[in-house]
Amino acid sequence: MMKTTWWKEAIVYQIYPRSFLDTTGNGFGDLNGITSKLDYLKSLGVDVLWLSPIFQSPDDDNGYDISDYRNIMEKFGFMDDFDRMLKAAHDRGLKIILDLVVNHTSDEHKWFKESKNSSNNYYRDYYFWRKDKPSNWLSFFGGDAWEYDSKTKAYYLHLFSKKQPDLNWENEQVRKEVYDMMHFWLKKGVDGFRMDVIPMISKFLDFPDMDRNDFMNAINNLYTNGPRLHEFLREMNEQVLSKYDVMSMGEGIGIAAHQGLLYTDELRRELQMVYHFDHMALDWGDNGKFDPKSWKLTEFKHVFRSWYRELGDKGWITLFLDNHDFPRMVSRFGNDKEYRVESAKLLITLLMTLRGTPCIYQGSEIGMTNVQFDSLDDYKDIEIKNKVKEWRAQGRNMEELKFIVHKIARDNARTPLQWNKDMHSGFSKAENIWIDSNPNFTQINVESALENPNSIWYYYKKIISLRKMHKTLVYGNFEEFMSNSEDVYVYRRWDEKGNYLITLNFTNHPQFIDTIPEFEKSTLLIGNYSGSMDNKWALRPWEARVFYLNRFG
Ligand code: ISL
Repeated sequence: MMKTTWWKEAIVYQIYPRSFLDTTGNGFGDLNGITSKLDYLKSLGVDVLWLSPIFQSPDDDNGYDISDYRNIMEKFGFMDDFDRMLKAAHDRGLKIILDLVVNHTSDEHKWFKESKNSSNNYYRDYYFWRKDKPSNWLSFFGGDAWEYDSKTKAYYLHLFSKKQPDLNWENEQVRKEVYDMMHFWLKKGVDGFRMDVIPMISKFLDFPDMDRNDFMNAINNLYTNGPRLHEFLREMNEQVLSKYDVMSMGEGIGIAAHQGLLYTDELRRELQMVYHFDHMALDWGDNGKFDPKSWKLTEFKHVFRSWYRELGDKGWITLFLDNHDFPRMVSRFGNDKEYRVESAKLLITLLMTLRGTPCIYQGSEIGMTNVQFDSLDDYKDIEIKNKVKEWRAQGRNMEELKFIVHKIARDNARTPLQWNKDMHSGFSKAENIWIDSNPNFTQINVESALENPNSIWYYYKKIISLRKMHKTLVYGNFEEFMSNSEDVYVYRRWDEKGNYLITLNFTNHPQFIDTIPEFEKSTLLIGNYSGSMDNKWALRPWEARVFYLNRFG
């Protein structure tokens, strides 16, 4: 029997602080902006706010390169603002979790600056320094993962940008520093952590060469799941997490379904949940996201089925379809043109009816879409900037790159939250903001959504509250129908309390569902089309329905 607990029932909302709301007029969102919108978030019905990094950082990778873990980035405010925000959240029954980025620091962190100084510096061993280049590894943001530094004539490892040197977790002192820092925030009352690229913290110290034409293989087999990973996670749990009643959510890059329990089995005392990348990488070719390929609904369904089977009643996952690293979910998995509203509602229906803890990314509640900047120079992400340099240097076709960028850019999700029709979508009063708003803010914005009872926003609110009332949707068993269909996703969730049928049409055309006699008498709990339903087994384009059957009815 599955254990019930608050973090399984919670609904997480991810805030990307620099794009949320700017109250100072510096063109960046800030902590006071978040505080001022807590009532808005509370009224949507979410429980936990995950904040992308808010710590001091030179901002090479939008704060995922931290130079001081115990101070707030000036652009976002000060520690007083943080304390006020946390208190205001708690006053409203909202929890706040922070981003724990400890696979790497910034190269401007004092540990790295020291470590770079001399080969016998105390901090030298906080990072991976080698006299000879140990492997041919590529970094996520292009180029070699080993960077030569002339001061001590040695190479250091950085799996991300060269301003993000990887920490050496083999060093006990490094682990102690991380645990102390976690205690610092938890003692302040923070409610847990989302853990950045956590499967990467233990390295294969012989650094085996990769196939440079198969980046995905390197991610899954060389960069993640190192030999001491689970030992480190258990230690972190024992020394820190177990002392508080908090959430631990690992970014599960590189974790395959059959490895899910190694991280999340409650008996192993490591993490509560991970969010795997299996469905998010379906459209990546061997060379990663810049090598796109098409995906099929059957593959997508297969991912959720396998994770459900592998974890059984022992483990847990985070459910998500987008975040600050991916395109907008309605543009990627739905139809952001003629069926934007319907498909956005369908996708949240999916997230709210699968087993796992759903995580909503800011702006999804109004169906924000991908952006298509005319010039590649308008993109701010280091990943894209490096790619542009690389393609230019190789004389490749820049129009082709632009086409790919429009589809897959992380900046798609990073444009400012669209609050209203004012300048910069009501995000900021500054003349220039760090990244432009999506021009469609005049149609898609929070203010208009709140005025329209049929908006995506009100559907989110309704289905969030349904999920909370019907715990079977959280914990219940899962069984699929028509699993070979490329058009519809049909499944039931059930336990001793109830039996629910979920029917989702993932196409622009009407579809028929094979009749399921057991559900003939079920009642419609929620659907994304208004008006009456003449046939239970016929779905309109992107139609989503949830039916309910009392267990004994
Ligand atoms: O978007 C990606 C790069 O192509 C992802 O593979 C991403 O790098 C991966 O999800 C890890 O993401 C996390 O760590 C990165 C940071 O840039 C991302 O924003 C963060 O979510 C390095 O800290």
